[in-house]
Amino acid sequence: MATVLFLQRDSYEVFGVMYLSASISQKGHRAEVLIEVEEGRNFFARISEIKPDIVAFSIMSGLHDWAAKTAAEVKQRFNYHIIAGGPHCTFSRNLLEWKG
Ligand code: B12
Repeated sequence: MATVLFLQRDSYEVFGVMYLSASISQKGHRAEVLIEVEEGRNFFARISEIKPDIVAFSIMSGLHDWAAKTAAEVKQRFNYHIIAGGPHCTFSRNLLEWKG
């Protein structure tokens, strides 16, 4: 069983994340979502508590800079596997300067 952790910046229901989480759960894996504005300064501590196998981002244009910055920090702190999808990735193939 793998744990997939979706990271969001803001508190709202993202349909892509909800669909993918349901599908991941149906296949017997674990899906979690952490929202930065909800967690505040505990955000990175909560990520490490969950111990994800994969950290995932669903990105709309406008949030891509936040996603790139957060992904780089997650990579540097924990070296987790990181994946991204969503409208921004669909429209802009050179979206993120992944560091690390
Ligand atoms: C409903 C909708 C909204 C709703 C709800 C959005 C929500 N809660 O998810 C509301 C009204 C809130 C909204 C707001 C906005 N929206 Co809007 N919205 C849509 C719409 C019509 C459908 C989105 C949707 O739910 N699709 C269904 C889900 C299942 O699809 P999905 O998210 O793309 O996810 C699939 C894949 O992308 C992929 N995927 C997604 N995430 C991930 C992650 C990983 C790791 C992987 C592997 C795959 C993956 O798998 C999913 C299943 O196939 C689209 C147009 C469209 N046809 O997609 C515009 C669209 C997404 N919106 C858009 C925009 C611009 C906005 C706003 C910025 C508008 C504004 N100026 O305020 C805001 C942003 C809000 C925010 N806080 O970020 C643009 C995004 C363009 C871009 N380049 O990113 C779109 C594409 C419309 C357009 N053509 O311009 N939106």
